[in-house]
Amino acid sequence: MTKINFNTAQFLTSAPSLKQCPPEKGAEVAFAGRSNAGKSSAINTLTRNKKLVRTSKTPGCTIQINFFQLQNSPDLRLVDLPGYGYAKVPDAVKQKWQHHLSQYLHERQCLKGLVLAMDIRHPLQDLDTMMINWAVESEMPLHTLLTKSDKISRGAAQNTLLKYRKELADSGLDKFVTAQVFSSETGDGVDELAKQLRMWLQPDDE
Ligand SMILES: Nc1nc2c(ncn2[C@@H]2O[C@H](COP(=O)(O)OP(=O)(O)OP(=O)(O)O)[C@@H](O)[C@H]2O)c(=O)[nH]1
Ligand SMILES: [Mg+2]
Repeated sequence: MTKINFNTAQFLTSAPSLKQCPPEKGAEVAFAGRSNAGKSSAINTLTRNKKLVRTSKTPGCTIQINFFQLQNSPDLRLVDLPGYGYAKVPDAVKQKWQHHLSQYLHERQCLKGLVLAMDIRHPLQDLDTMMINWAVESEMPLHTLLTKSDKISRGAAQNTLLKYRKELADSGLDKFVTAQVFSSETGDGVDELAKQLRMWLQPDDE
C-alpha cells in the first residue's frame, strides 16, 4: 500500500447518528474532544486544506459526524466528531448528541483509534477524563493532542506535556494513551500526528 497522503482528504458524508454512517468497511480514526478544542482545525491542518472542515470561534460548530475519505478510497477515513461539554446547548440537544457519540464510540467496528483534542491551557476537564477512561477500558488506542500550543511558550508547552504524561503514568494509563503538543496555527506537531494516524490506518506498513 502506498503511504497515506493526508492532502488527498475529501468530504465523504455527514451522519447525524450511527445508523447513517458509511458502511462498516476499511478503517477510520476519529477526532474527539470538548467543543472548541480545535478538532476541526487539526483536521484542516493535517490535510493542508483550510476549507475542508468548517471551524468557528462559536463552540458547537460541528453538530454531525463528518467523514472524509483519503487516497480516493471510501475505505480510509478521518472522522470529525461533534464536541462535548458546550454549556449553551439546550439539555435535550446535548443528551441526543451524547447518545449518538456514545453509540458511535461503542459500536463502530472500523474505528481504529481516537484522537483526543484538549486545549493545552486547560487539559483534563471532567469529560476528557471520562473519554480517556472509556478508551482504556474499551482497549481503544487514544492519542492526545494538546492543542493551541502557539498560545503559550514552547517551554510551558513542554512542561504541560511532561506533566500530562506523568499523570497518565501515575494512573497506569500510559500503555494505552499517547500524547503530543499541537498547533493548527503554526503546524507544530503535524508530522507526529500524521505518523500516528498512519500506524492506525496502515498497520501492515509499519
Ligand atoms: N491560536 C490557535 N487557535 C486555534 C487552534 N486550533 C483551533 N483554534 C481556534 O479555536 C476555535 C475552535 O476551533 P475548531 O477547530 O472549530 O474547534 P472544534 O473542536 O472543531 O469545535 P466544535 O466543532 O465546536 O466541537 C477556532 O476559532 C479556531 O480558529 C490553534 O492551534 N491555535
Ligand atoms: Mg468542529
